[in-house]
Amino acid sequence: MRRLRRAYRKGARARRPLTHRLVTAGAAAAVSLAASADLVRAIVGLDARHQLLVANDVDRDLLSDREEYALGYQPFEADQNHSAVSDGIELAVRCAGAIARLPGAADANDPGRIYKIESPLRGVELCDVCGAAINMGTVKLVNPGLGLEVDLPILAVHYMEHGSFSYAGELHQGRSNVPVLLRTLAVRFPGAPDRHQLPLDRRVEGGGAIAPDANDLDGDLLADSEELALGFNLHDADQNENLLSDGIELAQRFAEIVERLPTVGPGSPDGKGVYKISFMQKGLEWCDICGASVNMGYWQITNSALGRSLAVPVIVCHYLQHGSFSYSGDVHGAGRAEAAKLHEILGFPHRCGDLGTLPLPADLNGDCRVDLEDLAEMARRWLGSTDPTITQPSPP
Ligand SMILES: [Ca+2]
Ligand SMILES: [Ca+2]
Ligand SMILES: [Ca+2]
Ligand SMILES: [Ca+2]
Ligand SMILES: [Zn+2]
Ligand SMILES: [Zn+2]
Repeated sequence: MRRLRRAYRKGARARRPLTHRLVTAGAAAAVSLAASADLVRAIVGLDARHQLLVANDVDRDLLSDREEYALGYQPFEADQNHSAVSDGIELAVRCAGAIARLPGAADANDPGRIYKIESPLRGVELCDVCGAAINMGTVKLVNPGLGLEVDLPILAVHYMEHGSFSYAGELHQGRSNVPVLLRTLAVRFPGAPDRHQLPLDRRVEGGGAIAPDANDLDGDLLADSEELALGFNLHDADQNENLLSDGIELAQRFAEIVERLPTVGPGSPDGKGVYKISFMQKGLEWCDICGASVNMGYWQITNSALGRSLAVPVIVCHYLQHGSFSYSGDVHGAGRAEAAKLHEILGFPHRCGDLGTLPLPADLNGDCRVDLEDLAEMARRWLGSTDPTITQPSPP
């Protein structure tokens, strides 16, 4: 009975538009990862009045069903990455950030680099929502590598900053072409970028590349050879459909698991299962990216059932927390943690939804069990239809 009630409450929550509770929820959400701090800051400053409703948007996440289909997102799930922010809002804010960071002109040293050309005009238009005076000009985004260009009114960027791909002003009204925009900006998922996520082709002087290979067919920051060693899909950047790039997600999950492992003393009889032994040292190591200092020592992680152990320097844990298997510090130098070895020693996956857990066909709410909650979900969607030959508009 309690479970049924919970399922009902879940349904009630899902029916309410996420947009209105995002500020409070965003601040309190389980976004414990440092990488999300920027996003939360950006989200809390939003003026939600700009988040114009979109036609044909069943889950009301401000991405239309067709856009979600084109992007490979789930049209019936408003918050696919469980960040307490609607997917469309989060994505728009991320795009505004990416546009703000673009350099202003073509870079002769790096001909493949994405850039923007701002063409302000002598005049302003007023934003329909907040009345701000926005330059009536345009901004052109150019991705020379892909041969893609997008022209946007500056007003569209103003709305994107507040979480909306639709815009309305005195002069310009409409909606950005979201799939083209994302491809041009090389943005695939929402979430905040983190400089610790070093590109796979990063090289160190004299030491060559730090990743085993720089091929990353799906761009999820796991090299093809690592995906093969892990048994993952090298054609899919988000195998578990939670809008988190799998390489970043896996690194962060490993960091969480290592942090929670029981610590035992060396040679202790308590050493059973998976545990870690501290080999901290008297000295610090500096992160080359953010300048934070961590202990220069390491954790010895042991899986007693397998009879194997692995040394993981604290600096590596720091980079894993930031979603990166590549690391760079002043004691251990630059290198790459071995994803497949960590995967084996930690006995991954650990919980439902982790990469590698199999989705059951009838598990509608994705909790790895087929039970009454799924039946309630099915009842809620009963008689919905997307069959184009039936004149019923869309699922309830
Ligand atoms: Ca939607
Ligand atoms: Ca990959
Ligand atoms: Ca992959
Ligand atoms: Ca994922
Ligand atoms: Zn405005
Ligand atoms: Zn750092």
